[in-house]
Amino acid sequence: MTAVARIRSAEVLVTSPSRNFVTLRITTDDGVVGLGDATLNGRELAVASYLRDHVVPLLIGRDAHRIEDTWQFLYRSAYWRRGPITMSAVAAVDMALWDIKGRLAGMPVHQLLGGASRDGCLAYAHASGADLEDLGDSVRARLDEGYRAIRLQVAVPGMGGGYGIASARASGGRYTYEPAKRAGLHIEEGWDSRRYLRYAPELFEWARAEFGPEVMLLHDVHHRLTPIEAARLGRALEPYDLFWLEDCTPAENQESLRLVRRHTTTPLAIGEVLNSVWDFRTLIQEQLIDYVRASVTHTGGITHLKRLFDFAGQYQIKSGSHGPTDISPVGMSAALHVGLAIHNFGIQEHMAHHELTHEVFRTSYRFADGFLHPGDAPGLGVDYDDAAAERFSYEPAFLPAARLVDGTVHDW
Ligand code: KDG
Ligand code: MG
Repeated sequence: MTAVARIRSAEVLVTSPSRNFVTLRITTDDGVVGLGDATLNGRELAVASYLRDHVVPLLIGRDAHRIEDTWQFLYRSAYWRRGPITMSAVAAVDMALWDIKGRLAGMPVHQLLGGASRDGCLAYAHASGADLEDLGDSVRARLDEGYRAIRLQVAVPGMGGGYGIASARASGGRYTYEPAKRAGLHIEEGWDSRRYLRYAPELFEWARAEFGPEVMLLHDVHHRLTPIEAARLGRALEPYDLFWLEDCTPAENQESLRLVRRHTTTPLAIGEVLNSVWDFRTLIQEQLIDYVRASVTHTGGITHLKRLFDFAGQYQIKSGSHGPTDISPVGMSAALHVGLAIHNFGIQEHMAHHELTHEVFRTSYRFADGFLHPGDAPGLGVDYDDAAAERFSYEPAFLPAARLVDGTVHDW
């Protein structure tokens, strides 16, 4: 490996093959290329500008090998710390540098992180439906694909929706849920916690009766309950042996999880909207959660995510990397390299990308029998097809807002 690999250029690439993605491509003087994911759903261009206007000029001429130094430099020299935009930008640089180092070494990134700690990363898929029959078809499709762990979401009767719902029936058996909508600015959904709290235990009672005890079941509350409501839900779901209950209450106030924890043994997962180790400090040190649900893309990249997971590991807390479609294939690959290498891996979310996405991002990770593997290609193992990317220009898309029955804005 050459001692120094000077950065010659860094380009911010924006494309929309079925949904928007922002990618950073760093090239060294010797023409070695590294990719990093900088996609922040619904706020994509803010990160693109942060990178293009404020970070790229700082990268030119730096030694691509100095990953830790570059991370600390970008984090500390900005003065303005943390937050999703900064941490996504730093993440993209970090991933691209790990990619370059792997390509120069001729090794997959997981080898550079200490090598594989397992044969593959247990993955969970999404199933959802307009009602239980519809959801049942969606679950059976995921089981047929080989998944052993499935997240269940269903529309709550009388509420006209819920979080994370796509109708398997309406999409001909194909799961097509995509939270960011291109339709316009003012997409709003209704929410009623009392109806939801009554229905969620029925959903899981049905699921266990229908699919038996072995399949691992997960559920995402998407920050919609108060701590005491979340505690009640966790307790009500205990008979159904959930793998995890996700984002049961907003976690900005980390201490609020003490209340939830006191009342239930249902495992708790939190973190997709948090973006630094400091956002998890109380949650981890007081063992208030069981899974850290951070994403490599919004949490400062491989360097910071690994630091966070290592910290969690001291408290017997496992990883549960965020992996919806808004994490690009570059981010998914980075998450898998980390997941394969760390000791305290828990599970990896896998919301498979649209086939158009794979026309732009050529990946080498693979799925078989419920497990994902990042592959053994050097670096992250993802290539970017410029010609394909140019066919899909950026389209503004927004995440919905939720409102209570009286019109009050609620957590989405
Ligand atoms: O961009 C927001 C989505 O990534 C998020 O709503 C998906 O909650 C989510 C999940 O668990 O994948
Ligand atoms: Mg979630």
